[in-house]
Amino acid sequence: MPDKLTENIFMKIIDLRSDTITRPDEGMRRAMAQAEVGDDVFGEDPTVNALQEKMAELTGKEAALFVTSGTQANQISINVHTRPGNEVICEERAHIFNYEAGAPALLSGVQIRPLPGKYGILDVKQVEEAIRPKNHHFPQTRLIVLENTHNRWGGTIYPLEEIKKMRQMADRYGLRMHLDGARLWNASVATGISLKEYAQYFDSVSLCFSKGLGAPVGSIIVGSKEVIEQAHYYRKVYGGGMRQAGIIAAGALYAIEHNFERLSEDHRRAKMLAEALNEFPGMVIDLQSVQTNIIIIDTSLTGKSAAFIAEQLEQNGVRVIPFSPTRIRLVTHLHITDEDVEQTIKIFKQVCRAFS
Ligand code: TLP
Repeated sequence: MPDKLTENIFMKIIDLRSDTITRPDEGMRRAMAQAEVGDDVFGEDPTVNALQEKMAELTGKEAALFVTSGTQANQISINVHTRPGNEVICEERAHIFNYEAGAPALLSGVQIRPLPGKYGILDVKQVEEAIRPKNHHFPQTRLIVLENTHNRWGGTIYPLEEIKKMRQMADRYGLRMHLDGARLWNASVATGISLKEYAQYFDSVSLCFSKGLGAPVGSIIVGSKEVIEQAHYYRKVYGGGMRQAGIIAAGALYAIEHNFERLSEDHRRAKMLAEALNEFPGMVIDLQSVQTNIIIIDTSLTGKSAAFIAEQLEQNGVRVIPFSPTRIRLVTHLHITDEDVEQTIKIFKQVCRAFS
């Protein structure tokens, strides 16, 4: 009979913290090992060039630039579109505002104007009202940043019609628009709307290869030739120029080919999980927000902190992220199977028994 400690050592952990935890599989590793490489700072890495061309084509943009991370992609884009002292409008739960370490202020010298949204969607009228008049007292509004899917709202999708309306309004005021599309792949698979259809409304879009797609490293910025030329400059400034980066670009190319369409599996599993977990005592999920691969659970009715609940789950083999003092986040991904979903439901049931 194994004691508690030995049981724990051999227990499989179902890791639902993020889709960023995915590791490259055999096929991806093979593609990476065999990648043709060159010095990308000289623009001579054929695999990086192939990835950039592929992404420009997929998003219908003139050019693309491979960068190290989603944060770097967003921050370079903000830098390209703004001057110090400008104001950038985004939704108040946006990643650029909450999780990028104050980079807009530090790196671009801009101030963020966060506005409340619903499911990550900003009301166009409200944004229009927030645009500063041209007067020397005010910062100049320069950029609107949207997020699709929206992480902190639970992987919600930004409706194309709303994006279009925002673009029309932005054009009237001469504003630029950037899309944090770290998980635009998920939005595209869930809606059947192509990356190109989404991207047409933005001056720049960032997309990540290292989230649901399962590549180990890398993100991309797409935009006009001019935007990408300037992005190139800022990538250098940020120390983001990489040399034989084809090794990692090969992982991204492999990910697009093999792991893009299959995101619908992650969405199906997230829905299954959310519907089941919502039935348990103290677990409250806004099922309307479960549109892709993210589930946010409000745990306040349990009377326990999110950190405490996360710890209980961890002890029983399920790893989640406490997303606030009263909320935990679960993300389905490449390594989560139907059996893992069933097992997670069982473990939640067990842990929730204590709150009933
Ligand atoms: N998000 C991470 C954490 O930072 C929260 C996660 O686990 O979801 N935009 C969006 C919408 C993101 O969710 C993330 C990562 C990024 C940008 C930044 O990407 P990286 O981590 O590559 O800098």
